[in-house]
Amino acid sequence: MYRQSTIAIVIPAYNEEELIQDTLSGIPSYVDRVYIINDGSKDRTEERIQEFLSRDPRFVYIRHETNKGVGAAIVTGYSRSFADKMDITAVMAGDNQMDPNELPKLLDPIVNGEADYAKGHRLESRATAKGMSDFRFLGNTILTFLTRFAAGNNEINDPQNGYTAISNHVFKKMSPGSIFTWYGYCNDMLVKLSTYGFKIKDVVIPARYGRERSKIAYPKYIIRISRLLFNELIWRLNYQNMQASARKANSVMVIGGGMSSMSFAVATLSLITPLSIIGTPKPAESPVGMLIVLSLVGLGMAYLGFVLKKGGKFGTDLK
Ligand SMILES: Nc1nc2c(ncn2[C@@H]2O[C@H](COP(=O)(O)OP(=O)(O)O)[C@@H](O)[C@H]2O)c(=O)[nH]1
Ligand SMILES: [Mg+2]
Repeated sequence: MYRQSTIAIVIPAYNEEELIQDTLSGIPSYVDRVYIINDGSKDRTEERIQEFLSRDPRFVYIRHETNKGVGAAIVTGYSRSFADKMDITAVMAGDNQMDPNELPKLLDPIVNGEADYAKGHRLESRATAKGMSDFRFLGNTILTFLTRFAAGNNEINDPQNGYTAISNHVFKKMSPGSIFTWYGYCNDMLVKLSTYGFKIKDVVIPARYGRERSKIAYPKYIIRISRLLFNELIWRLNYQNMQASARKANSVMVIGGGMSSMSFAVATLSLITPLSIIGTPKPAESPVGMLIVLSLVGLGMAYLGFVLKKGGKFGTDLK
């Protein structure tokens, strides 16, 4: 427990025989559960994890038979954490690149209610990005702008940072299964979280480079992430469009409903009240007919708004 919240950590691991044990031995004592996802590793990652499992009852080992991608591994962890009703889920890479001492900085904004998703930010200055190559620094800076554009959110920083914590209530709206399964999962999440209106907080945490070697192959990475971000942009515009239409349909429904019930009420009132009281002495001038027509028109409008809203599936999740 951390400040009355249950904490889960998801650790994606692919061919991490060298560093997985260092990662596991650094897990802070306040963490309640650790989901270790071995994503079809071909080296001795499994053995290394098994050596650790019996030492700590908080560890839950999950194996993907084949390699599905880092996003898929994280999705598996998120789904388990959500099913197990944990409050907050953090992600720490299996190559020991995330300093566990920094974890409270990500948990605090969530526990305080300031954020639904908190993530590390290494690009604040060249000092906080110490160890990152110039090429990566530039690439990450470009991806920051592209992700901001796709998400329509200019406050996003360091989108490729995998050191994150999320409040599990987010998964009621954004199902883990809808998240992209490869490296761009983090960009995908940022676009969705922004679009759904969740609060995102960047926390400056310096980069940590050690013995690990990145598995990213740049040509494939650049092509896939660019394509993903383009699709994200289209998704967001579509979603926002649908939300706007849903709002319009809602207005039609509410106005129609209001008009219908008011005219119906007045018509009923004028029928049961002596005509002299409401000032219509002659039956020919009675407003009842008109009111009934208005009531029917209002009913029609309300029905139309309802059909547009439901039938058009406005405001539901797009994938
Ligand atoms: N599950 C899974 N994890 C992966 C895969 N590729 C990388 N990872 C893990 O994701 C984390 C970050 O990957 P890495 O290649 O180091 O990316 P970088 O640190 O951003 O350069 C590490 O814990 C890796 O073990 C994969 O295909 N599947
Ligand atoms: Mg790494």
